[in-house]
Amino acid sequence: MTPPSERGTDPALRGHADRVEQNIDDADVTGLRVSDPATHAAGLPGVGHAMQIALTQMGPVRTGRTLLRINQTHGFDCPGCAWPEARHRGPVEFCENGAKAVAEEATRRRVTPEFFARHSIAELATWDDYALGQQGRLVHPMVLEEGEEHYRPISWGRALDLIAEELRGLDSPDEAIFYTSGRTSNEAAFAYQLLVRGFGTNNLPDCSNMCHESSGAALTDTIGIGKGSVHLSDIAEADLILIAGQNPGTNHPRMLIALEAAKKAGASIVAINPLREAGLLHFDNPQEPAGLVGRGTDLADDYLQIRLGGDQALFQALGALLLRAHAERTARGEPGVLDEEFLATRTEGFEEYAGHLAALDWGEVATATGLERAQIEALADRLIASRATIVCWAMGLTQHKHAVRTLKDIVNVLLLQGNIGRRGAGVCPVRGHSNVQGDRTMGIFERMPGRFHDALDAEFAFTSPRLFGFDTVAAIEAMRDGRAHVFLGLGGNFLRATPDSAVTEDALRNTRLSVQISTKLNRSHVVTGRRALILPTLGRTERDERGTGPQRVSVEDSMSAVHASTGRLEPASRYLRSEVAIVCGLARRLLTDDGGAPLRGAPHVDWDAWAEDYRLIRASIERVVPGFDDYESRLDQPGGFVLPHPPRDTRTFATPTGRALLTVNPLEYPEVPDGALLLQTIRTHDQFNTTIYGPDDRYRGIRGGRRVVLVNPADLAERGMSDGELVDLVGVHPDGRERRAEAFRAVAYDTPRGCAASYFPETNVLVPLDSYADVSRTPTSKSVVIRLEPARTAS
Ligand SMILES: Nc1nc2c(c(=O)[nH]1)N[C@H]1C(S)=C(S)[C@@H](COP(=O)(O)OP(=O)(O)OC[C@H]3O[C@@H](n4cnc5c(=O)[nH]c(N)nc54)[C@H](O)[C@@H]3O)O[C@H]1N2
Ligand SMILES: Nc1nc2c(c(=O)[nH]1)N[C@H]1C(S)=C(S)[C@@H](COP(=O)(O)OP(=O)(O)OC[C@H]3O[C@@H](n4cnc5c(=O)[nH]c(N)nc54)[C@H](O)[C@@H]3O)O[C@H]1N2
Ligand SMILES: [Mo]
Repeated sequence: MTPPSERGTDPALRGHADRVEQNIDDADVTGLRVSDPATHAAGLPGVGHAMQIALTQMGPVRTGRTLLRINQTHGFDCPGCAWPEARHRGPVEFCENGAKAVAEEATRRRVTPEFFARHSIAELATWDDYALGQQGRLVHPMVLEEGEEHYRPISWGRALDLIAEELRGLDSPDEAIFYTSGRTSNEAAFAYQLLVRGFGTNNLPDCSNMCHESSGAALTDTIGIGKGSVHLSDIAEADLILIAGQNPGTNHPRMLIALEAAKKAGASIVAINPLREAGLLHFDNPQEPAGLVGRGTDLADDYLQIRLGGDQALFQALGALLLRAHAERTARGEPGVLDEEFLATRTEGFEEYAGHLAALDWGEVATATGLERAQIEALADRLIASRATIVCWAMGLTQHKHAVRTLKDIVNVLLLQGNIGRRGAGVCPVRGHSNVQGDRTMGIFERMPGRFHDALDAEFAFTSPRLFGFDTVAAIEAMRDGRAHVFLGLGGNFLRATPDSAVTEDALRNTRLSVQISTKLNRSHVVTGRRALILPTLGRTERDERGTGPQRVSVEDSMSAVHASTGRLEPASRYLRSEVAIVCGLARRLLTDDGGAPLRGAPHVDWDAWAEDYRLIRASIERVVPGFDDYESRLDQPGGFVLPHPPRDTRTFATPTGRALLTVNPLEYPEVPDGALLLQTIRTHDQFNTTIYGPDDRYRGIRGGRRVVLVNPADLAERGMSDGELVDLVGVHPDGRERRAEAFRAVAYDTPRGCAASYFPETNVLVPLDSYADVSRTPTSKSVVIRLEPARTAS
C-alpha cells in the first residue's frame, strides 16, 4: 500500500524502485553497487536469498509448508520455469528462483477494495513494476468505469455480464483479443480456446509469440513437430551438450542439477553466449552437502563468447567443418563423421545443404561471430568425437530477426550426425513459463492446424472458425488502428511484456474494454481501455474447491511430460475464482441461452458442469488432442505421462515427405550502423519476466538497481564515456520515431564489442513493434539497435 514517495517507510520497498519511463526516481541509480560477476551459481547464498524473500512474503510456517510441496507427487507444479522434474523426487524439489516464484504467489499481502479507493488509477500509473507487484494478491473483482478515477468492487455476476455485453456489441468476433500467459493449466486453456472459437475468432495471441515461437516454427518445418526431442534422462546420457542463448543458472536453475549429473557421467558442456554467465561456469548444488559449502562441479568445458546474433554463422561453420572432415576421412579410407545411413533413409535435402555450405564465406563467419577460427574448429572436433549431442537453447536464439533460420541450421548440424531420435541426443528448446507448452497443446494458438479444428468440431458439434487470428504483434496493431475493441488477458502482463511500450500503451487505451484475469497487480491493470475489469484468480499453490470437491489441474513441461498439480493452501480470499470457473462462467453467458442450451452455431458444452468437475474437461481433451488416452488414470501415476513425439520415439517425421528436412538458409546476422550498439534485453536474477522480486542481479555483480546497461569497455572509451556514467539508451530504427529509455548507469562489462545488455521490461520501450523474426514474428528483443547518449536528465 505504499506509493513510491513513501517507500522510505516500508522496508520491503525501500531503495528497490526502478524507474518507470514517466517517473524516474533518483534513489535507484544512486543506490547501485557494482562488483565483479560471479563465477559459480547457487550454494548457500542462493538458499539464503530465497529464504529471506519467502519469509518476508509468507512468514515462517507458511514458508515451510509451501516450499516442501513444490513439485512433489501430490503437491503443486512449481509456477516458475518449465524445466521437468526427475522421476525419482527428493524431499526438496525446488530451486532458489522457484522459491521466489512461489513466495510471490503465496504472499500474505493483499490488494483490497480499500486499496483501490485510496489510490487513483492516475497515481498507480506512476508506480513502477516492483511497487505494483509488491502490494500482494488481488482479492476482489474490480471495475473501472469510463471517466472514473478509481476501481470499484463489482460482483462476479455483473463483471461477467459486462464482458458478455461488450463482446456481443462488437461488429465482428475478430474485434476481440484473447491473450494467454503460460501459467494457465491445460484444463483452463482448453476451456478458454473453446470459448474463444465458440465466440467465432482465432484471436488467441500468447506469451509464446514472444518466446519460443521461433523454435516451434523451425522444428515443425524440419522434423514435423514443434517440440523438443529429449527426455530428462537423455541429458545424463549425452556425450556433448551445447547450451546456446540460455542462462540456466537464473532462469532454469534445476537444469544445473541435470547438467551436473551429465558432467559426472562424462559429458562435455560448451556454452555459447556473449556473456560469461555464472550458472554455466560452475555449480554448487545446494541440495548436496558438498555444494552447500562451495565445492561443486565445473560445468562448461569451453565458452564461446559469441556476438549477438552470430549463431547461424557458427552453426553453418560447424556444418561445413563436419562435411569437410567427413570428406577427408572417407577419402583416406577411414570411417566418416556423418551418419550416412540416417541421412540416406530418414532425411532429405542433404545435397542442397552441402552445396550451400561449400560456398560458406569464412570472413563473414568471423564478422558475425567474433570468434577465432580455432575456437570453432575445436567445437567441431568435439562434435566429431561425440556419439550423442544435445543442443539446448532459449531466448538468446529465438528473439532475433533470423531466429528461425538459425534454429534450422542447428537442426541441420544435428541431423548430419543422426542426433535426433537417439539416446542422449536431440533438440532441447528450454521453455519458459511452467505450462506454456501445454497451453499450445491445448489449442492456444492463433493458427492451429486443420486437424485440431476438425476434432474440436466433431467433439462439440459446431464449426470453429478457420481464419487465422492475431498473434501478439498483430493484436497490438489491431488495437492501435481501432480494429480491435476488447482485450482479455488470461494471466500475464501484456503491456509490459510486449515491445514498443509507448505504442502498446496507446493501443490498450484505445480499446472499449480491457479485462485482466490475474493473481497480482501489474501495469496492465493501470493502463486500460475505456472500461476495465480486474478478475482475481486462484494460483497454483491454492486449494481449488468446486461443486464436486477439490480439483486438480494438469500441466506439460518442456519435455512433453504431463502431470497433475494440486494446490493445498487456503485461497488468498474467498472471492477468488479458478481460471476454469471464470472461463466457463463467461462462456455460459456468451454462448448459451438462459437454460444453458447452446446458442445457434455455438459448441455443445455443459459449461456449468465443466466448472464443477474438471474431469469432464479432461474427458473432452482426451477425445480431441492426440496422446491423452486414459488421461485421468495416467495423471494418477507418479510423474504423470509423456506425450508421443515421433522423431524422438521412432525416428519418424510428420513432414510432407515423411523425412526430416535439411534446409538451405542464406546466412544472416544483425547489421549495426556506425556508432550504434546492438542491445540484448534480458532477465536479472531477481525477476520473473515482468514480476520484479528485488533490485539485484547477484551473479552479474549488479546490486541495488536495475537501470544499468552492460557495455564493452572499449565501446565506452570509443564514445568518450566512462564506467558509471549516466546515459540514455536511444533507439535507432528506420521509422525515425523517438524511442528513449532514460538514465541508465553504464557498466563496463565482459561482453563482445558492439554488444550491450540491459534488463527488460524497462527496455521494452526501445523494441520497435515492426521489428520481429521472419516467419515466427517474435519481437527481436535480443537485437535492438541503439545509441548511447549522455543522460538528458543527469542526476
Ligand atoms: N527466475 C526466472 N526464471 C525464468 C524466467 C524469469 O524471468 N526468471 N523467465 C522464464 C521464461 S518465460 C523464459 S522464456 C526463460 C528465459 O530464459 P533465458 O533465455 O535464459 O533468459 P534471458 O534472460 O532472456 O537470457 C538469454 C541468454 O541468452 C544470451 N544471449 C542473448 N543473445 C544471444 C545471442 O545472440 N546468441 C547467444 N548464443 N546467446 C545470446 C544472453 O547473454 C543470456 O544469457 O526463463 C524462464 N524462467
Ligand atoms: N524485451 C523483452 N521482452 C520480453 C522478453 C525478453 O526477453 N525481452 N521475454 C518475453 C517472454 S520469453 C515472455 S514468456 C513474455 C512474458 O509475458 P507474460 O507471461 O505476459 O508476463 P509475466 O510477467 O510472466 O506475467 C506476470 C503476471 O501474471 C499474472 N499471474 C501470475 N500467475 C498467475 C496465474 O496463475 N494465473 C493468472 N491468471 N495470472 C497469473 C500476475 O498478475 C503477474 O503480474 O515476455 C516477453 N517479453
Ligand atoms: Mo518466455
